[in-house]
Amino acid sequence: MNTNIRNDWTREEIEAIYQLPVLNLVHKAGAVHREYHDPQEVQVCTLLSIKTGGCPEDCAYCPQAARYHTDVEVEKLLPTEQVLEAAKTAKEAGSTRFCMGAAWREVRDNRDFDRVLEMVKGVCDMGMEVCCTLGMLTQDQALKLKEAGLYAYNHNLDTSEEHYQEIITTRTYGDRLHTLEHVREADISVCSGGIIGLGEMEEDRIGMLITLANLPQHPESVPINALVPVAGTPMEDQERVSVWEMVRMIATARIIMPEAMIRLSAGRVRMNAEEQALCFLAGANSIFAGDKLLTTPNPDQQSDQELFQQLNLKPRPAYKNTTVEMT
Ligand code: SAM
Ligand code: DTB
Ligand code: SF4
Repeated sequence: MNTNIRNDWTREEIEAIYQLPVLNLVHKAGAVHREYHDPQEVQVCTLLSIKTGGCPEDCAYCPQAARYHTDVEVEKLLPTEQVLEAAKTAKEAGSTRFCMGAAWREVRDNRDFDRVLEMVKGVCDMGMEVCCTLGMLTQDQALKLKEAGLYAYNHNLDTSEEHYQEIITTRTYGDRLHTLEHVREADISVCSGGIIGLGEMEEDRIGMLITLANLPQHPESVPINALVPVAGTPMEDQERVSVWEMVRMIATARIIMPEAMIRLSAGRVRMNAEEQALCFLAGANSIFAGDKLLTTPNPDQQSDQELFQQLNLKPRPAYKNTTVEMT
């Protein structure tokens, strides 16, 4: 283990990094980025919503929560063939990671879960890194997913522990952390990050970064999402976060979790090429590709191709630097 990888960050240290003059911060993060990663390489992941809408949770940002009246139409779990077809298309478009999302509070041991295990196996057999985000998991469910070939599991902390109850009341921060433990224990790669623009304060953003960086082992990937405000959710009128706030989050995450993949996630549709380039300079090295995230728009293939050409970026191969045991 690299001795520069620390899990004992103090709030003061992280705050001092976060509050550096922004160009110094980018410079520092860029240096760390170059030490640990090839700065031209960007991981391209594709998302697919395999079970959309009708979720019993009350996450204030989420268009898929049943209790808010949004334009999202509730759908049953997609057929396996349709999911594998989408994975194939994503692979052909250059994605090396395929992430399947379900609007579930938690996984239940039922036929739908058996079908998700089938999907995981199918995508894994295609040679892609397969990821899922299905809500809370028990230890046993995490082990079953691992056995089916799951490579990574996404489960976001979203915000600080203090701000969490302002955003979600139907589960606790502790529930989130337990699932992350189950994922880690099953030797599945951990993907966990959050959202900015939820009306949080800077100290909440720093608080979330402290929790992530002080986990016993850093997540292998850390998505930083900018809120996509959706009509009908309690967050519909939130003010847009500025690119400098995204840059500060990304750069701080890069410095304190040097080996992690930092993902510039939701919010790219509202960013131009120059703004996205700033995020890459600050240490982001992963994106979601494809014209839809789960339910909201994302830049299309052509504009991302142009972006990669303009910035001389190349997609990262699947399973690079794999430390997670594959079954
Ligand atoms: N239901 C599962 C869960 O909550 O863990 C998995 C799917 S959920 C949609 C995955 C993540 O998407 C959330 O944790 C949140 O970080 C992100 N997300 C949802 N709605 C969003 C929005 N409007 N803007 C930005 N990120 C969003
Ligand atoms: C993550 O951190 N961002 C993705 C993925 N993990 C699952 C989801 C973003 C969702 C944005 C809102 C939507 O499209 O529904
Ligand atoms: Fe459900 Fe996940 Fe949306 Fe929360 S974020 S309402 S758990 S789909």
